[in-house]
Amino acid sequence: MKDAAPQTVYLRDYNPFGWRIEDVSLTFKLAPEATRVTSRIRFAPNPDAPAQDFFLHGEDVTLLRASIDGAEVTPEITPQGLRCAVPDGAFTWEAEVEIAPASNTALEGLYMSGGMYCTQCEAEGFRKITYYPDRPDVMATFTVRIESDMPVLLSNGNPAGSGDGWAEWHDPWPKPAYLFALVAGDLRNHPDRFTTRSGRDVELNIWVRPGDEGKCAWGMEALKKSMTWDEDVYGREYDLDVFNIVAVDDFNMGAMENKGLNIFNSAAVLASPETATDANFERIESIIAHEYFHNWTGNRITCRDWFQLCLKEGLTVFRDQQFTSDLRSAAVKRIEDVAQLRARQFPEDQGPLSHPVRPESFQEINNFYTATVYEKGAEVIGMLKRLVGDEAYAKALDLYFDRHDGDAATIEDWLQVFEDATGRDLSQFKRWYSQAGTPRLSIHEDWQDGTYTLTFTQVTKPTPGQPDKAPQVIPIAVGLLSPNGDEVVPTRMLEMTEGRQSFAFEGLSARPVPSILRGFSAPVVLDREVPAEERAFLLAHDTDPFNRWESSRSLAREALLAMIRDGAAPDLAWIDALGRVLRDDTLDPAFRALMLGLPSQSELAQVLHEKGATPDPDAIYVATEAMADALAQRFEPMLDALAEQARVDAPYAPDAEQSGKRALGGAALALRSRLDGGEAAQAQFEAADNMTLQLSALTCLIRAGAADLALGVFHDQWQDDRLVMDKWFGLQVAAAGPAEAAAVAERLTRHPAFDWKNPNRFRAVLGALAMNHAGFHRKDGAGYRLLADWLIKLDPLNPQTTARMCSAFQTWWRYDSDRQALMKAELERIAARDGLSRDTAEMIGRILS
Ligand code: 0A1
Ligand code: ZN
Repeated sequence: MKDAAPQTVYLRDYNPFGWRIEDVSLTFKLAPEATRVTSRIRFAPNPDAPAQDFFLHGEDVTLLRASIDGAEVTPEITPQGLRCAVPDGAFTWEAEVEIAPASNTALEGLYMSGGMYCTQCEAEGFRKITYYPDRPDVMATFTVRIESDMPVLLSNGNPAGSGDGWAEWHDPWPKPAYLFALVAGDLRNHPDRFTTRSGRDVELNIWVRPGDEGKCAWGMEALKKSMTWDEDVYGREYDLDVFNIVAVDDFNMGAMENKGLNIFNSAAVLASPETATDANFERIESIIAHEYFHNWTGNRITCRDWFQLCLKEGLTVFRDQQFTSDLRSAAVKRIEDVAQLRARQFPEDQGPLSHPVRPESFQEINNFYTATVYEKGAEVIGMLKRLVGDEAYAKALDLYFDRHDGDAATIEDWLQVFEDATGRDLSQFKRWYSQAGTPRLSIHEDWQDGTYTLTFTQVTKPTPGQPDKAPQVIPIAVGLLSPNGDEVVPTRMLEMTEGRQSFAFEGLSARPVPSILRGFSAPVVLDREVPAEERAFLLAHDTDPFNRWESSRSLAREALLAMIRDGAAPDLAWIDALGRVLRDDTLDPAFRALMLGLPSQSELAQVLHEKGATPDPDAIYVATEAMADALAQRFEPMLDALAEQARVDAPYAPDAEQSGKRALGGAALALRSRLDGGEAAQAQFEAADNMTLQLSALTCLIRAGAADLALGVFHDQWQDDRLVMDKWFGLQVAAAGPAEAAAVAERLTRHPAFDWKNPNRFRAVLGALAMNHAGFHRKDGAGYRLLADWLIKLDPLNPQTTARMCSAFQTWWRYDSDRQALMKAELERIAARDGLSRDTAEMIGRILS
């Protein structure tokens, strides 16, 4: 059991571990209820560390025996580990423990999923496997022996021998315990090979449960593309003889970068055209890349402590984003990433869970695998690259890999490399790592005698524990257009460092129209009242695709706000401008599909709150529906032609081109279904030969209230496919109207296939409810109550997933006092549970603070 009394860990308290480890040797005798783990570890004193007790982490493990240099010892056991007297010099520690993987429902450490053994050790799961200094700055080579009658036995590194009922693995690269992995099961593989550019022949495998073999090809292609890309773009090669990926059904997150043995949530790797959508394919491609890229950014260079998590995560997300934009469309990828950032990171940064990209304290590190650490962490790297330029970025990265290969590094190390490579002083830039909150930029314009001056003011509101904010370095990409639509000043990177700062553009013949924050050059909010005509002008003429999209988005948002607040009619001027974009066949269909998307209801709630209004989820829903109806009516004549885009003649491929066409077709079908009651959607549903078309049709049918039949057909067709059934569950809740969503979710939790212990299935229903804005925020509190009931039920089994899902309540402060009271009551009901996990207790404490 974890200790009940929560302890806070501080970055400032860092101290190195008192010993170094030369080598670790582990033997696993696998059995579901009583696995024996023997460890043999060679410790030597660490001359750089202060004097300390010899303490090894260990949780939920039963120590059977321990010895030092062959002599039995009796350590003092605490709930967090053991303490033992040790010799002054080097010594060999040996221990045997027993653990019960079959009873491990938290999915941390060694556990069982669908009859196979697997592990998840990041962040602090290795301590549930054996006693060990479970911290990322203790790195060692590992030799692992697995004894089991399972046919496939895997661990990190290279195979070192196998026989009947056993296998041995050796990982020559020193690594922290969080990168340890073991898998044993009745698995089938999808094999391939890759030759690195220096000639290493690498065996590649994707291991899956019998029956899933046909869903591996895409993941394998993505892996090979990732390996090539990392060689071409970052000069990084793979460094073992084998790279294994295993798909498991029960997994708290997307995937894990264990050295040479990546473990994936099956939803993040398995795909076939019939069972996965284009969006699933794209996500799989990027997650495979992400985990593969960690081999250099995370594994070869790891983190000194968990406060440095963004060192590996921000950089690796940035790298996977670059990969996707190189492979697909850079413009579309940037828009998607910014939309995600605004949907997931901005609410975090603007509410009670706000924390710096590098947090300074935590109770449970699992609670800091956040959008701020990952996505804002990636934005910070993007800004750094924009500020120093591409060439200097490449030089700095080479230096980083040279200087820190084999290290457990810090953000200070990372920034030092950039300072050394460029001669820049990055001390102010470093605030992006320490200061929480989203900076807001307000803008003043001045035009005089051919000189156009932009004056920016930056303000960051107080966040928990940080009342006062200092100015940040903000790269602001600006281009200027002349009134006839020509670009008179191409993109210029302004570097704002002061609280208030002006930038002048001289020698202009007419007052220009500015395009500000092109490509979303910094993760900030622009507070600027822009006249609708100017936005429409940019929508038509901007050369920056991101800002073209942004102009349309802003017009849509303003129009929706006017509908919500003043009962205004939909803005026809914007709709017509959008219509011109949709008809423009020279534009990428994927881009046009994005242009058709409306701001999310949650985003509208946030903006209303910022403008001093109390958001009413029902009114937001009604306005959004009315706007979609207006789009459908106005675009009616072209909808069939647009929907036609989805019918691609070529054989199905989830590439950017085909996916873009299907995305545009899907958006058109959604509008068409508002007019024909779902007739066209029904036809598409019946004819569909891939999941993208089938699912987009089913979504339209649910929204049109015409899905009774189709839902049954879909269920019968896919009841044996776990991943497709997750879609069946999730979609019904996601597409339900506000009055029904909670009831639909509740009914689905009683479905025999609702396996609530499986995180994917749990999230499919309850995560979808939390995302259904008006449904979750139902005035009578039914949505809040249902989610809280299930979080209470899940917490004793799986604290990590429970805690993550508590963030559904993080925006409680935006809403009216009745809803606030209802949400707080649910949070307090959860908090009052006896034996609540440290994970969930910390989250609720922070949300309520
Ligand atoms: N490092 C992985 C994500 C991950 C993090 C924590 C986990 O369990 C607590 C599992 C996976 C990644 O970035 O992909
Ligand atoms: Zn990662």
